Amino acid sequence: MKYPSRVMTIAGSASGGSAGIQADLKTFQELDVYGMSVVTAIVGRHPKTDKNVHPMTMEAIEAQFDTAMKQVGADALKTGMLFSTEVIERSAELIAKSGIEHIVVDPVMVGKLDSKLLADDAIEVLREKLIPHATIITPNMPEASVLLNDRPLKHVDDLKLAAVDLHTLGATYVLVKGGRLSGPAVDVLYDGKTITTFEAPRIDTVNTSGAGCSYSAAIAAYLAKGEPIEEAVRLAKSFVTTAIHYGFSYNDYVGPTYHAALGKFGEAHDIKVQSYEVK
Ligand code: PXL
Repeated sequence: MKYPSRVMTIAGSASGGSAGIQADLKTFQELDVYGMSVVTAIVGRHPKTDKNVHPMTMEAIEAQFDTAMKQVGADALKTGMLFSTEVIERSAELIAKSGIEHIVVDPVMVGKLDSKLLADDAIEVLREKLIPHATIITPNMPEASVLLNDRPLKHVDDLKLAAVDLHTLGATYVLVKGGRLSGPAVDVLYDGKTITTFEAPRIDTVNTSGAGCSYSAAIAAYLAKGEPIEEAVRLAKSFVTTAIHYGFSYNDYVGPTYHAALGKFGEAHDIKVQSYEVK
């Protein structure tokens, strides 16, 4: 038997199960890769103190990484919520030393319910210490804007320019996600030479909590399985588009995407892919 490929996530725990580590592990399982996790912080709002981010110690973070690498090893790794400068710096060091082939950096900053998931002083270390180790970074429009010193981004053309400029930060690929565009959900990939756009239809739902986490987790899973980047992005976008299509909520809160939707209903969304070279 060929064993499943191995994927690790370094991210926050989202106790509601829609986002963070929970979304990553659900995605890994759906895509038949062996999932592992390093919890950086526990996110959950205390009803009395209102405290929402409960960080793990650096020792606990290092212990999780070391144990998973010794017991299993990894073909791909993704980072999600890292929160502090200290965790970003240490994660960058661990990643650099690990030799893991595929590194997906999701520069998580703010959650759908407005949870603050990155400290204010952490943007600079994210840019300078972590992003240069990335095979691919996957900012959404607000995150791309922050990484570009609050440049306004509105249209697909803005996303293309943003991808080109973000590429100078040192990731091999940049994927700027157009989930907040009006019209179709167009994501823009740039590798230093070629712009590739991935277009999915706009789905009319508010239940998209954890969509970004799940998308980057799916990219990591497909890279671990050996797909080339463009195909990994296309397959991951198809997976997450189907999960969004079947998004739901148990109450009035913004609800989760349905991670099992593709496996259960078998309806892979067609993603329109177009490429051209930038001169
Ligand atoms: O969706 C972004 C996100 C990432 N990681 C954690 C989160 C959230 C959103 O709430 O809680 C841990």
